[in-house]
Amino acid sequence: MKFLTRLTGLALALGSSLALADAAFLARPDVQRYIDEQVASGQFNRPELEAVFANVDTKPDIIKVLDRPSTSRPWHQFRPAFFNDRLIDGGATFWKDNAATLARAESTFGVAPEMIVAIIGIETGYGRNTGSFRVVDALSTIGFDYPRRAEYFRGELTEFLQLAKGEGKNPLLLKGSYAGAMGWPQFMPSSYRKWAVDFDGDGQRDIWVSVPDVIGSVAHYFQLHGWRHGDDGILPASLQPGAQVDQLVADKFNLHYTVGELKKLGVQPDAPVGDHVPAVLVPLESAPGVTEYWLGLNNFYVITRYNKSTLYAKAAQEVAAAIRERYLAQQFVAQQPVSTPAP
Ligand SMILES: [Ca+2]
Repeated sequence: MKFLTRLTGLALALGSSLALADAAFLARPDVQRYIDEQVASGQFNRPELEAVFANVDTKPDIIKVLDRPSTSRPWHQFRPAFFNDRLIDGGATFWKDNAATLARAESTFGVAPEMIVAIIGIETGYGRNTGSFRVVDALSTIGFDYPRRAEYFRGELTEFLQLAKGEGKNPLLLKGSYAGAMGWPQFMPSSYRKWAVDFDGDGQRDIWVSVPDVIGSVAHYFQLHGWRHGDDGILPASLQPGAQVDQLVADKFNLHYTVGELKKLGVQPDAPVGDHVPAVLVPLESAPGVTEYWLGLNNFYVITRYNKSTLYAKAAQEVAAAIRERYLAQQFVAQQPVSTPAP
């Protein structure tokens, strides 16, 4: 998809597609109102927005997916989908192939290589599944045809159009997931605009093709969300009899308590940790009807800023640790001298 980055400007990129315009979506009053607002904001002119929206092809299948009852799987079913040999072997290989860039990202942004690798693997299988929807179709579908999430997705649509204009990319060509997440790290447009970096020095922020840009962008995201080098991430814990944890469990995405405060509420860390350390109680159903408890620390919280799921965060930490182990084992084997037969 490298050619995408070579287009220079929205008007140039869109000139030839106007002839194919299907005016139905463009003519909708809600779409016209959105265009009016954007033009009034001064960031776009009407012809360039009309050129985009005349070519939007909404995808009703996306709404069907969003309308499916959400089945949040318990940890014992969730983990195997993520923690598998393909992901871990793939991670060790990705690390070996990109060792210098990962080391540079670690020294620049202070983020552990194994976490960068794990995120790229979990999100898209190291770039294999980056999504086949046109981002503009996905964001427009949800932004205009799914009232429950419309506000957020129209905001992302605006960010996306600004991104395309600012980066000289054709908004009708950029691909992503059914929810508009883009590239190897599956950044939403607002995340791209805030945190994507040019890490190969070619002057473009390209999370679709440039592996160094992907690595740098993920590391930058983690750095600016508060990643701390060497933080434990997560520790086992147990509950004292009678512990009142309903409120703590409901508040699972915030570091509102310190370990000392949690102890007073009946939560006992099962590994050494200071009372002053902020932590969040994480319950995981490790087998049907069996709940184990963990204390998520700073870096665990940071992972939930990437994907707001405690299951995702726990899986990412386990995958990262396994990738590190496999990578180091392979490095060790590679460095062993080849034995020579005795004369
Ligand atoms: Ca670049």
